[in-house]
Amino acid sequence: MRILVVASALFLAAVSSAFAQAAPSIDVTHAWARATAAAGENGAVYMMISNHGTADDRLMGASTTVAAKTELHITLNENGVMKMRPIADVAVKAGGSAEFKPGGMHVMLLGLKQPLKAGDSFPLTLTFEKAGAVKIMVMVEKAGAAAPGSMPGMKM
Ligand SMILES: [Cu+2]
Repeated sequence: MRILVVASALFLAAVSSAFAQAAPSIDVTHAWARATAAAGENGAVYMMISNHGTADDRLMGASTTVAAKTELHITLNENGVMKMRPIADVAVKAGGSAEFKPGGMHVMLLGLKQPLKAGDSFPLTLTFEKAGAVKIMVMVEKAGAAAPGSMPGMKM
């Protein structure tokens, strides 16, 4: 009986410390970008961000060595015209996810230093409010891959 009491006390301690350490657990899958024709062009990164943790988190920005600048963008249909707008951050709630896909949210790569070639991959660092820096590799897929139509707003 005494052993059982000790065991339940330990269990309670473990549970309460798990709650005290509520933390996001970020998982990024299928990060990809479409191939581009020339350096100096812009590109876009798509991916699925999942938060398997117990605390909400927020994507604050991204950085990569392959482009002069990166921004978080969303593509919006404004009266039939597709337009891109910068967004400050993207919430990823505990147990939730945020999908970056053509026609929606993307990480904009402004001023590519070299063309993105199909089959290549490049590193991208995502900065989260709580999880901090999350480094991922982005696969380059051939132009037009998995693209529901072209993105007229893509050229800036
Ligand atoms: Cu964009």
